[in-house]
Amino acid sequence: MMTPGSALLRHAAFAQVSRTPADVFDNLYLVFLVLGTLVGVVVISYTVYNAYKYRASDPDAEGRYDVEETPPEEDGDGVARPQVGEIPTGSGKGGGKKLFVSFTISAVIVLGLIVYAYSLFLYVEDTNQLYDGEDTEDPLEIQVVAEQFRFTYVYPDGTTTEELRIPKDRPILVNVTSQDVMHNFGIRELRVKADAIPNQYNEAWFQAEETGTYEAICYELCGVGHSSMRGEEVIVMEPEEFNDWYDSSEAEKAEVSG
Ligand SMILES: [Cu+2]
Repeated sequence: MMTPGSALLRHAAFAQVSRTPADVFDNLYLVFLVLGTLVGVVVISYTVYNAYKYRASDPDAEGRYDVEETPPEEDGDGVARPQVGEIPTGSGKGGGKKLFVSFTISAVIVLGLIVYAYSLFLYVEDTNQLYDGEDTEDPLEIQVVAEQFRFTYVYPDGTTTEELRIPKDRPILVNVTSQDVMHNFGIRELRVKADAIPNQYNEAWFQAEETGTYEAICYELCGVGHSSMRGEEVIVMEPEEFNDWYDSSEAEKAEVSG
């Protein structure tokens, strides 16, 4: 379970830890959540504040509201207030500055988010970096073949399984394709998802940080059996345990799978 606090800590420690796509997406979500909440609170509070500040005054003796006895320019404070139907220009006491400041802040936030989100996107999309690390293991490349209505996993040594067994703490590079119609391969908890399209290979990578069993789900409506294309078939193992399994014979593997 990841709390916003732990995400913040991990965010701060980016330089040290290797960033998995799960880290990236969770941080992106956190940034949008915090900024969105902040902007929402500011905008709504300011709206409510002004609605209250400029509320209708009490009616006069004849029951009329907001009757201006003198022309706006001459009512003492020197402020030319917009008339009904007039678009505010931001002129007058502090108006231009307010307009400028609010536009600038909005532009900085929006442009900042675009640059930030796009740089994360480039990072996640770049699978070449997985081979660059000198003291890290190369990724485990697994071919994911979708068909109506199941996924099949092909390992580098030719091992073919119907459940995805992977070691933790090692990048997994999946090469996703389909034998019939379009599917979409995804594991929610590991924040990985890729289209499975006939005659096409789509790469995606992820890294599991905890052992356990996860669900691989088809996220593209692919036929009458689509809803059955899900199940607890992703098994994250300790690296040694995984190596033992991977080095065992086909027959032994079949036995483990039951
Ligand atoms: Cu499917």
